[in-house]
Amino acid sequence: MLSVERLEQTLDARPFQYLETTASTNDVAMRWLLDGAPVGSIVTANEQVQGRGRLGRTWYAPPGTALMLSYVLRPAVDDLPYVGMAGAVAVLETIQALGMSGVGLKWPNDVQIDGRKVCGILPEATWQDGTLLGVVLGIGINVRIDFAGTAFAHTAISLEQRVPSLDRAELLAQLAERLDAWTARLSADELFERWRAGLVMLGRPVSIATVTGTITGTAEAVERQGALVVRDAHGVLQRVIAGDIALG
Ligand code: BT5
Repeated sequence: MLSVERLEQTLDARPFQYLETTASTNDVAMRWLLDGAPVGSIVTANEQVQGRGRLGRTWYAPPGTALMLSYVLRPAVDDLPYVGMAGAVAVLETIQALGMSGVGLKWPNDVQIDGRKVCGILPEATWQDGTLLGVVLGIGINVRIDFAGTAFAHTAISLEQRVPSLDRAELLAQLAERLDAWTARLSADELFERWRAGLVMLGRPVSIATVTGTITGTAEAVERQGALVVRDAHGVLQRVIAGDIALG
């Protein structure tokens, strides 16, 4: 059960807001960030009715079935490329610590179990007159969503399909500690190395849908700031900054 009382126990002195229902935890966290939320503050909700993915897509999570949170940070501008990596690595490690195998990352920042998406990550930055004011790092983890009969029946998975009876408040506390640790070291080589080591598609044939078209080839490498390097059918290296990757 998520409740203010339970979160006070697991999150200890960390500033947090718990909402029974909200449109998007990222929106609440963004308002709080602009209002002076301390770094490491968390907004979480039992139900999100307008959960967002990237590029205006929607995030599906019936009430009481997921861990949805937004984490407040104020990184240096140069560290922005690493915020999503920190989120992905923190989730990856939190899930691995539950004793699960088959956990990996789909470039750039989806967390998967056996090739199915268990977590999506949405960092959103806010600027004023060219100055970065901060970032909210939105994270949605499927805990006990029953995907049968949904559009995601074959592409998504919930943690409780592998480990029964998880306590979301406890899970949140464990994830928050890892977020603290990695967001404090955004430019560390170790973060990049862990992220790269988690990626499941390097060396494999892939196709990537980007805003300018689809690129197919072999996922050869990732650059330090996260771009994917793909060798296309003509042997030419293509650099991809954003897109949706699938095995080719
Ligand atoms: C993401 O976008 O994966 C980022 C999702 C971030 C959600 C969190 S929840 C807390 C915070 N507040 C918010 O409003 N958002 C964040 P993207 O890579 O665009 O993936 C979205 C796509 O994943 C959708 O278009 C669906 O195809 C699929 N999808 C939707 N819900 C899913 C789920 N629960 N599990 C697996 N796949 C899902």
